[in-house]
Amino acid sequence: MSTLAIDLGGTKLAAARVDGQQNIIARRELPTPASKTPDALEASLAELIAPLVAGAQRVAIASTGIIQNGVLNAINPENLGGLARFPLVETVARLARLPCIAVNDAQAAAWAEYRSLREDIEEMVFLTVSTGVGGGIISGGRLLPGAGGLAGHLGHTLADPNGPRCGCGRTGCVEAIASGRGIAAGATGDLAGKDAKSIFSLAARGHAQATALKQRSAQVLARLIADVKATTDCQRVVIGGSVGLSEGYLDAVRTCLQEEPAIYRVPLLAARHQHNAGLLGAALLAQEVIS
Ligand code: ADP
Ligand code: BMX
Ligand code: ZN
Repeated sequence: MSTLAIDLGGTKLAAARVDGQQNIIARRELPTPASKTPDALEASLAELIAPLVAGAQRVAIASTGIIQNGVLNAINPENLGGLARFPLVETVARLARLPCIAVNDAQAAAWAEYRSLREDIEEMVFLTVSTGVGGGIISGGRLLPGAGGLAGHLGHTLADPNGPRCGCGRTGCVEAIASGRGIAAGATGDLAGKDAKSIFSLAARGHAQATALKQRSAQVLARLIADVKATTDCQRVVIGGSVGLSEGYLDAVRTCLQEEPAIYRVPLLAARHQHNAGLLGAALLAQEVIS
């Protein structure tokens, strides 16, 4: 049985054919359209899946946003070019003519990462530092979706009451500072208008403001992890997303976490599945519900 897995993020769309043993057979990416209109997203999804759909038995989507009853509701619409709502399962099932499920991207990635742990652990938290900051909580060996799909949205906890406004409507969220978009939004002077990737490559070459922006993101993430440890008493925190997986970032977070009292520290791991954690988690979850 093969699954067509899709990862819908704020910056990129990825799709892959995943076989019954969780191997990725083929994979492609497209940029996420920065448009408020659902039509643009539908057109990009159609283009993305066209070469991969033949031979698949089901579709599994890991998507940014709160996913409830197959509908994507953005908690931070700014991450999706202003798009606040999208009928995800209905649209993709129609395009692929296959049964389809959808789950939040960080929740899906948490499940794939949890299932790949080689230790006997029941409490784990996954954090993605990407366009936004997302999270997925494993408690008692189970994925916590929450009553309405909001569980794990740790990027919208408070980092700084005097911090920047977040697209979710709050002020000073972790996401508004630590995410790829937050890092870019904090840039001024010669860095204004640059994305997080360019800012981090300048940081690697010793640029002072770029280094400070990277350090601030890592510091905010470390404080979030201490809060997460206090809330869940998790045994591992796994980090993914393109910012989270970038060179030196995890070590910077580890160094900041060392400054917290010992009770709030927890071993940090880079996502074993790297940029495929969402795709593989969605495929695993689909295998459990669509035979
Ligand atoms: P998505 O949010 O669509 O899942 P990503 O995980 O790739 O996508 O995250 C996108 C964000 O990561 C963007 O803000 C981008 O600038 C940033 N990014 C991509 N590569 C790097 C890198 N090597 N270092 C730092 N930031 C990066
Ligand atoms: C935002 C939120 C989360 C998502 C997280 C990471 C939206 C559209 N998304 O906090 O649901 O898990 O970003 O998403 O409100 P990504 O696009 O960075 O992967
Ligand atoms: Zn927020």
